[in-house]
Amino acid sequence: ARLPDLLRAMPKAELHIHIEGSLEPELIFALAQRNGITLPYASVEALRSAYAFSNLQSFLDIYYAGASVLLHEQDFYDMARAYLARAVQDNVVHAEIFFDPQTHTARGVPMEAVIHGLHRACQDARAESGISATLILCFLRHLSEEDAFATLEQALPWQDKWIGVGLDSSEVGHPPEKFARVFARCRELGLHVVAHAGEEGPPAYIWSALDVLGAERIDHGVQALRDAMLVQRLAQSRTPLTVCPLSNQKLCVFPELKDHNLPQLLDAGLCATVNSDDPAYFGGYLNDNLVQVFAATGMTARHAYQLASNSFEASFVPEADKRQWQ
Ligand code: ES4
Ligand code: ZN
Repeated sequence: ARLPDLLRAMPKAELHIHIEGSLEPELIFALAQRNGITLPYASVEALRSAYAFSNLQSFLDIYYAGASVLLHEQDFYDMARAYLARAVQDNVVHAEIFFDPQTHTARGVPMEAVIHGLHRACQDARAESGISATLILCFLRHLSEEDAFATLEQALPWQDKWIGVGLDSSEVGHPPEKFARVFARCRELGLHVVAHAGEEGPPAYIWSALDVLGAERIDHGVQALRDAMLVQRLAQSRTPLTVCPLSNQKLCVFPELKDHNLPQLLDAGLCATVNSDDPAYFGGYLNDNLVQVFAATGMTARHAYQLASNSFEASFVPEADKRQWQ
C-alpha cells in the first residue's frame, strides 16, 4: 500500500494540540456572532489571510485574538467537540489536549466554564466515537510565576478533570527556571509535567525543563540536536519529544519542510512523535502533518511504525490500558 494510506490508517495518539489552536476561522466568526463580539476582521477570508507568520510571537498575537470569542462553557464544549470529531477522522484513538486557562480567566471567564466545557466534550466524544481524551493545563510563560500559582489554585477544585500541567507561549526570555516553584508544587500534587522547550529556545532550556521542572516530555525539542550530550540524555531516558512539523515550518523554525530534522531525531533513537500543535492556524491536522513531512523528507514505512508506537509509549495512559493499542 502507499505510504500516505498507511500514515492515515494507522491508529495513533496526539499529544501536542492546543485546543485554542483548533478554532477554525468559521467557528471564530460563529462564536463572535453568538456572543455579540466584533472582530477586527471583516470576514472568514480576511482572518485566514492574516495567517502568515514570521516567528512564534507573530503567531501568538493572532492566536490570543482568536481565543477572545470564547466566553461560555458551551463555547469551550463546541470547540473541543469539533477538534475531537476531526481527530477521529485521522484515526487518533487518544488525545492529550492542552488548554490555556489564563487566556480566558484574564478576560473574566470563570475557570469552571473552561474546564467543564472541555471535560464534557471529552466525555461525550468518548461515548459517541470511542476516542479517549484527557486535558493538560498550560501555564503562560510570558506571565509571572505568581500568576501561574493563582491559576493552579483556581483549577484545583476540578483536579479530577485534568491530568497534568504544561508550559507554553513566548519561549525566548522566559526560561523554565522562572517556574521552578510552581512546577515543584505540581509534582507534589502528583500531576504529570510537560513543557515546551527547544522550539525557538536553546538546548539549555531543554536541560532545565528536564532538571528544574521535572518534565516527563518535551514539547517540540527540535533544537536538541545542537547538543550531543542532550541527545544522549533524551535517548537513554526515552524522554519523548512531541514534534509538530507544520508548526515548525509555518513559524520559520525550519525554512522548508524538507529541512525538518524529524528523521534525524528518530534515527538518533529518540522517542519523537508527530503532532499538530495549532491545526487551524498551521494548515493541517495530524495526518496532514504526517503525510507532508514524510513526502518532504523521504521517511519510510519503518519510521511510520516507529512514530505510531512512540505516540502510545509517550502517552500518559496507564500501561495496562495502553496495551490495547500496542
Ligand atoms: C504554541 Cl506553537 C506554540 N508554541 C508555544 N506556545 C504555544 N501556544 C499555542 N501554540
Ligand atoms: Zn505547542
